[in-house]
Order: sequence, then structure tokens, then C-alpha cells
Amino acid sequence: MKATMYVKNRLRVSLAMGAIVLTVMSFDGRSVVQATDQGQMHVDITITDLGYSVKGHTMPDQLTSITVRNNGTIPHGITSPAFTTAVLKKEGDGVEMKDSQGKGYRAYHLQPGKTMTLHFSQASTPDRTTTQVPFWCDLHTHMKGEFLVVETRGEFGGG
Ligand SMILES: [Cu+2]
Repeated sequence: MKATMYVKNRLRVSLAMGAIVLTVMSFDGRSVVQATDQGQMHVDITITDLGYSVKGHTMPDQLTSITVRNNGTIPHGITSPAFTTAVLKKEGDGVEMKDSQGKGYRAYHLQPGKTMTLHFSQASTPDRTTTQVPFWCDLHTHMKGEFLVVETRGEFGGG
């Protein structure tokens, strides 16, 4: 069931990307064409015992690989309300923690030195605005970070 959802989402994402490239070409939006030409988007999240450092951003409806690396000396977690719906699949060393009833996503935990990849795609908001995806460590709740889902479609005529 989850696999089927993933394939459907990928299809939808590919179609959306095709549409974006066509739209951009007719508006001669060179920088945006370059962004989509690189293919899948990527966000890097590095964890130390002091906190998170984040490189990169993504855009709505774009399949994005989020690499999360624990360079700390103790286990750390990562959780966000957005991950409940927007993470399509997890690969690598992260362990998915469930809620108290044993169902439903609660967080991912990573041992020191381990890496995981979250395949992420967040739908655009009804008002087409850039949004922040806040996340934090459920084991050490003072550790917080965020990345942006940058909406660009408004810039060339709301296509
Ligand atoms: Cu932590």
C-alpha cells in the first residue's frame, strides 16, 4: 500500500516537473530551468551533539531526498509534523519510532555515525506561499532546525 502511494506520488511529481519546465521556457526563466534540470532536489541535515546544520531547500510537489547524518557521539532523533504526510519512504540506518499504540509515525532515531535518506514531497499550499518545515530532536527537545519549501510559481504569472 505504501509502495503504491510512492509510485503514484512520483508520477504526479514528474508530471508537475514537466509542466514547470514548459511554463518556465515560455517565460524565459533561465534560473528556474537550471534548478529543475538538475533533477531531484536535495537537502542535507547534519546532526552534532550541539544541534542541526541544514544545507539546501526544496520546492512544493518536488521529490526531494533529505540526507540526515548523525555526526554526534550519542543517538539523536528527528521529527516534524510535516514528515507524517510528506515523507514517502525512508532508506538507510534511521529507525522509525511509532506512537504509544505502536502505529503512526512519531520520529526517526539515528545512532552515532549513521545516515538515512528521507524521500520527501510536500504539496503546495492553497495560497502558494513559501513555508518552513520545522523539525527537532525528540530525545533532546532543545535541538531544533528547519528548511524551506520555496514557492516560485507566483513569480512568473501564477502558472
Ligand atoms: Cu538529540
